[in-house]
Amino acid sequence: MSENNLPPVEYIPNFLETTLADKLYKHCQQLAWEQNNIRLMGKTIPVPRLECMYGDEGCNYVYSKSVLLEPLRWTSPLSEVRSRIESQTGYQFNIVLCNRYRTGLDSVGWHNDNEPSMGETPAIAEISLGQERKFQMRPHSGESITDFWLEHGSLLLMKPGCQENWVHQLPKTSRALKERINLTFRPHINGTSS
Ligand SMILES: O=C(O)CCC(=O)C(=O)O
Repeated sequence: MSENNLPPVEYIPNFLETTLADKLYKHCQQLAWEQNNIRLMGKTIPVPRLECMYGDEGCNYVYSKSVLLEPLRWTSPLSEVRSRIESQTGYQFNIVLCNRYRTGLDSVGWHNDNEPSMGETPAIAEISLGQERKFQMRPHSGESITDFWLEHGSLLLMKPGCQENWVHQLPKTSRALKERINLTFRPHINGTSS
């Protein structure tokens, strides 16, 4: 954990120029969105957002022990933004898990992304498109919350150490918000470039 007790992240607003972010947002609205469900205490619960995943062949991803995502083939715009993130951050990514928050009521609760398929101490890079939303992080064993406001076209890089020592969430809100799409680029042990 970092000494000042801030999460090891880097936030770059305007990582994508506005025209590129607008174009990518339009493209992402056409992706193969699905409503997934998780199994919790014998119940089937719809995930409060839409999801889809693109990536290298064979890079299946399971989360909450109940949702299996199989990668669809990279689209050119997703592949181009992946290359740009890789060259700017020095990390490599094999899949992109996409989240679509239709209103302020769509969300993701406190969690860390510690699926073994990402390998040890993964870095995860998030591109935000559309509505600005509050994203929060707190240490695994601690109360102090750090807020980030993720803007259209921004990049949030969660560096190695984040998933091991911190949890994060995108809280729901009753404020009337427009849609947001989030692209989370992740490594995978079966990836072609890992
Ligand atoms: O939408 C976000 O910014 C967070 C997404 C997230 O936490 C996840 O995909 O694990």
